[in-house]
Amino acid sequence: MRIDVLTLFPAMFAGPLDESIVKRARLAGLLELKIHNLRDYAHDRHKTVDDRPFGGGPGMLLKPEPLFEAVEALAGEETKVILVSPAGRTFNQAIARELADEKDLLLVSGHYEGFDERVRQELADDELSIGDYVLTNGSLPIMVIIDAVTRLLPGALGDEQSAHEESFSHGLLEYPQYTRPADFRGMQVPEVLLSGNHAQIAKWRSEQARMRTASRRPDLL
Ligand code: 4G0
Repeated sequence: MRIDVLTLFPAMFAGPLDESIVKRARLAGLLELKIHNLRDYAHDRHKTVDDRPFGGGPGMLLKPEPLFEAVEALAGEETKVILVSPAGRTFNQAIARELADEKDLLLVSGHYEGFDERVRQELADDELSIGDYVLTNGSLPIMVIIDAVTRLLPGALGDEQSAHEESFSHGLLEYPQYTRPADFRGMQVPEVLLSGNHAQIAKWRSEQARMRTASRRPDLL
């Protein structure tokens, strides 16, 4: 899979995507990731990428010309172009699975007060938000999306973790888990987990997952 990113803060991307599973996926050739500076597509000598909104009001907007030229330069026929802003549909695991099936993504970071509406109309195939809060720019949301998608690429996780992903996909929160010691500072591991009775353990875990989901995330049931 190929992912291109368009941002005003390319330096933010050094670090998080050079670690762990994303690093391994890039080294293994499962993910080709390229970060592009939107300012490189500004044409005037001041490298202007923003302007004031028609009709007045606070803040600045990303002006259309650099965005159109950047997307025209970076997106091919098959590229899915995705804007990131608080007005997008909320990203979740199901969307991560959809995106992991794409060949090319171009993720465009919003900045300031957002985009000129013509960018939405003409350039965007989709618009995503990572949740109902406002950040200084869309770079952190883009890194969140890349992380969630990359770990779903075939071969990105070890076998142990793949199995775990399956257990998440049944749509419940995880059951309580324990490792050694069985008695830690007087806090005991539930007896059933030490019993060796695998049918009982499976029943306990499914009850616990259901109870935890009901109390913390009833919206998932
Ligand atoms: C567009 C995404 C982009 C519009 C981006 C802000 C949070 C998210 C930005 C705005 C972002 C998210 C209207 C403030 C950049 N913040 N929740 N900031 N406005 O995914």
